[in-house]
Amino acid sequence: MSLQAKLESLKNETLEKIDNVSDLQALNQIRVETLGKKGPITEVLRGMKDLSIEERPKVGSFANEIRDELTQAIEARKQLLEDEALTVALAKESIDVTLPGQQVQKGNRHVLTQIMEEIEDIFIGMGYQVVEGYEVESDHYNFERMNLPKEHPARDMQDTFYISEDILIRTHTSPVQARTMEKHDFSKGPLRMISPGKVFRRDTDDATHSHQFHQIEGLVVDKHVTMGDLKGTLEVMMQKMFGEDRKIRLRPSYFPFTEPSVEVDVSCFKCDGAGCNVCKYTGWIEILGAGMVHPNVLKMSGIDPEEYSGFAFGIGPDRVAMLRYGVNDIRNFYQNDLRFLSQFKGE
Ligand code: FA5
Repeated sequence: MSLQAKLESLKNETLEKIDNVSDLQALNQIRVETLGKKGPITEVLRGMKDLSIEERPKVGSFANEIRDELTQAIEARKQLLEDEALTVALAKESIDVTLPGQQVQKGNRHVLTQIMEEIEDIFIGMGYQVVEGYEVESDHYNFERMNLPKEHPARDMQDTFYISEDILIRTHTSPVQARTMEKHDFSKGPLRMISPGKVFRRDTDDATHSHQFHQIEGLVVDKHVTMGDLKGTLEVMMQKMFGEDRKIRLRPSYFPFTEPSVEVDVSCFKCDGAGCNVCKYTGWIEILGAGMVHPNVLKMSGIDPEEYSGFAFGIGPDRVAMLRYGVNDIRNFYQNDLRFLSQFKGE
């Protein structure tokens, strides 16, 4: 067989192999075997020395053509196999975005946080500022500045956790009144503030008492503030919280930091005054303590009681939440039982 015929048949055999190969490794194997140094084409070219001078260039260029043709065929096959491999890989790794996702369990704010934010919103809407106080307080602000000097018998109304002789964890949010009053610049306008937060008392935990609970303090100081302003403000709050038809009533009470002092009752939102288990068949629910800021408290904060007057109130959001949702044990709020807490989804 002539060299050309040998090359021709080698080409056809190799082209067939290339066509049939289905993986890149095998294709590379064909390239090495056919076109490599020890491959048949090189072999043929080596045999050229035995050819005549005239035949050599013809066979040489024919061999080169075949090498080029095979190289191209291998490249083309390689490209095809690579494309196929990529398509397979993409199909395997693709993400089906239509598959249903994992259900994420949505939490909700604590029911007490919800109540407190609701009360905050009512007062922000009336132009009050929200002031944060300190949970660790001094005896001075918690008691003395609230007109409760040392040894005052009314200190017993709030059994206290003392940290040292002069430092305690606050028993009410009222110290924020003093801290805010002493800083307020009355030339810029009246003082209207609320202060929500945690308070602590050495009360024995039972269904209606917790050693840790919440209060929201309210305070307004300006010229000519009256008891009527207090009543009107609390009425608006109660109507927003418990319904437009709610009425309030004030009963005389005693707090050392207000004079006069009152307990405020709201007409029962469940029975509308007829008597039911929520209002213990009285038609009224005791909801907060309030009064006109005692002149001594104003004086101690550098405010002239002859010129200025004010009202203050303190509401317990825990008790509000209990009333509104019919929760009969305050301890439920603090036991982190998700079966209880997740009932209050809020908005
Ligand atoms: C005070 O703490 C006053 N500082 C409130 C106040 C502010 C009066 C400004 C006048 C002017 P009292 O001790 O009554 O008052 O507590 C207020 C509210 O806190 C109560 O009405 C009740 O809702 C809540 N409270 C009191 N003790 C507990 C307790 N152990 N657990 C849960 N809530 C309580």
